[in-house]
Amino acid sequence: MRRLIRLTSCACLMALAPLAQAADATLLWYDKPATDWEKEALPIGNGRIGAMVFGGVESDRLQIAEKSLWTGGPGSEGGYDYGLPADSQAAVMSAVSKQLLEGATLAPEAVAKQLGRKMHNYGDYQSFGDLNIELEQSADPVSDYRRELDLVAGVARVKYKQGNVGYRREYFVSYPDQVLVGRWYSTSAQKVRVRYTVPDNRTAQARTEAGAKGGRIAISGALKSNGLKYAVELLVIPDCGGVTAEGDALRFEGDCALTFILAARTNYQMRYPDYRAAGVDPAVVAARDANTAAARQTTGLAGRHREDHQALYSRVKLDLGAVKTRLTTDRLRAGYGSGNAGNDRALEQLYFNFGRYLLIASSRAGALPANLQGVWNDKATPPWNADYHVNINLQMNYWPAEVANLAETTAPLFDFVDHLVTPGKLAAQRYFGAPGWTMFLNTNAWGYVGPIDWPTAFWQPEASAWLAQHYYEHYLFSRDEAFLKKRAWPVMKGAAEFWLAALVTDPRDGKLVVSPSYSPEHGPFTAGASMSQQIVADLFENTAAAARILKDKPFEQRIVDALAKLDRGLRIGKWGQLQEWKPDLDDAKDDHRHVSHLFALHPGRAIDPEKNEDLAAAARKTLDARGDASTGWSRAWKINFWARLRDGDRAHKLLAGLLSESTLPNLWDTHPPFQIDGNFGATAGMIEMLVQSQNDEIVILPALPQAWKQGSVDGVRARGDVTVNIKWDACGATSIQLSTGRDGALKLRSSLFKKEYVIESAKPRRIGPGAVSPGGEATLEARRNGFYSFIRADPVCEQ
Ligand code: FUC
Repeated sequence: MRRLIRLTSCACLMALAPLAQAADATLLWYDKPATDWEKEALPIGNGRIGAMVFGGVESDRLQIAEKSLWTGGPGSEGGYDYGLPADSQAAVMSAVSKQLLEGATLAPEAVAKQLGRKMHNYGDYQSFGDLNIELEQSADPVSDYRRELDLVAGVARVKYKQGNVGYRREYFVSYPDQVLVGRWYSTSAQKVRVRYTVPDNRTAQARTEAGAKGGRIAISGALKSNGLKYAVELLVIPDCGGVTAEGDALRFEGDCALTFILAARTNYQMRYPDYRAAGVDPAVVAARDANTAAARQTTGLAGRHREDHQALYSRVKLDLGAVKTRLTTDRLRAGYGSGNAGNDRALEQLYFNFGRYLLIASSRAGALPANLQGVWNDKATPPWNADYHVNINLQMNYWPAEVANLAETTAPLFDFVDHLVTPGKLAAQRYFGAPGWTMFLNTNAWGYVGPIDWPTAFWQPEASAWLAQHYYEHYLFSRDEAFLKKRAWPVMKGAAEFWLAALVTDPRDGKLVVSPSYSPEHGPFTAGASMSQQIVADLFENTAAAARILKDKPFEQRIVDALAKLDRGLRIGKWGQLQEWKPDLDDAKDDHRHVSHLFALHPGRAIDPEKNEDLAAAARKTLDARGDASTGWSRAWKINFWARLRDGDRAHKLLAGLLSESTLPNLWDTHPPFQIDGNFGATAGMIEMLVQSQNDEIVILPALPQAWKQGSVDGVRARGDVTVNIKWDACGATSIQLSTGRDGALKLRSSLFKKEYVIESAKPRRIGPGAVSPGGEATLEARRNGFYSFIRADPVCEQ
């Protein structure tokens, strides 16, 4: 091979060292460039800016998205009404409700005709454009090609040789510096042409500057749809020499590395009703982002990114017994389940780590929450507008946030939901004549809170109650009373006020029910469908508990009184199933993907297999009837259901199905099409298999499958401000470590306590045998900042 020639900086030399051999389970890698955006390209992001890296040889494409670039909404031609009619619909709503309370079942089409509403200027999440970097073509053959996504570093890399010349590229999107950074290295001179292109649904003024120190492409304009302004600022900075302009492109020719810095901004502000940042010129902000980043130099940017990413990513470690495999990730996935257990564990670990990576990359404070595609989108009209569906999908996106020790990633969700309360109050008034707030099936970047007119899915007024659950869960995990008081309480109380007013008495049994009520995307409209009742019950239980903590006696009493009359939506039907509706309408042959009436099992907590054996058995019956094969997010939810039912093998079977049938080569979940909720739901489900804490005790390895014979998990979170490390073998837990953030009693459940064990506690250090408990329970008087370790006395597992 030719000698490395004339490298101008030591950064280049370091960069040309072999790619870091991170353990396989933290690296997605491929031996070909990506050609398909959805299936092959690799995602990087900082919550606000997302990029899909293709890693082409002759030209590389980075497709860019920015969370707030949405068509529709305020400023649209023909106006925008947030999904709300000008007049009250309460009378129509009551008339439909009355029919249902009298025992009618109504076809969704019939109800949609009366209560549905055409979406008007709802808009779509947009692509921000494409960064294209072309290399002068060469006839030499390409060898040693490798494209990878390093989950630990949060960096995408491309490396190959062409003839005797080595190439290496790195890309990341920095949260602290709010820019995308690219770095191109070569062992020989590079001849590069750089362009940025934007879709034609916007105006675009482009400015290209080139000089001795580098070049700049600045493009700004506004979406034709709504006038939302956008700007992109791209800096091309060679380590040596200058850059020349060529039309709308920049050209570089030289023998050194090249840095790209890309900033992307809009004048969106998440603020009802105008959604514009007054007086903000995104071109000025993007230029400032880019210039500030350039002043930090590449090493500074890379260091700050690494530190920021790792502070979140490195908190959790999972070892399921993966082997180090030489297979590319697409082959590893394609071969999953074909008999190589070590490889299968490697894919499962990788998928888990990828889920945590995706949440960090698509949900950071200061931007909108992760949408149906996280932050990535290349289309003008993406599937389901790449919006926020709130009858499962947005909620599922955030299931891993607390348990996977990424609580900070909930910040955009809470900012988003907080801001929906204001339009949500109008939705409550217009549709129900009720106080408090609510919303329906879906929402966008523009505070859309009304129903749509798609009969299959348009009526889900329980959405606000379900979103309120995330606030209370955040409190349960953190025990942060200031958060409970300032952030959670207004949202929870507002949702509870709505339901206190909107529930109606069912003449059939005098119970309080939701009417009209619809089990998501399935069956007829009835009064009191199980999911509706279970969500309201969950809200009321949580709100009553919060009211107790915050000492709001009168409100607590109102909720307690309503709870006494509330239909809990938990009935066992004629074939032993958990009923989906109040009347026993379930069809044992129905395999619909939504199994919404198991909300009480997960993410609710009303069904606990230890306490309600009958309901747990009915849930099992329902899940057996619905079957395991389904769409991506549905399989992911079922992992969680089976984990809560303490059936590790079945949960694992669902995970296996998801990996073999609902996972694309780039490990994105596919519904189909790509929908990120399945990635997040499965990541959360894998933790549910290892630790649960939803019912006032920490259960260790509640659903360990036989396939996970030996392993460990570190850094996952349990409710009560507890961080948990577990090691296990085929006999169960061999060691449990708890780091406790608060004083107070903790109840634990593990097979480890059934035999002799040793306790170690750091402050003060006590070592001794634990009291053997046949039921496997133990209690601990935990201390703030305490550390407790329980070790199985017999290290050998004899089965
Ligand atoms: C829910 C699902 C659909 C799809 C959509 C985005 O409505 O039922 O299958 O995932 O969200």
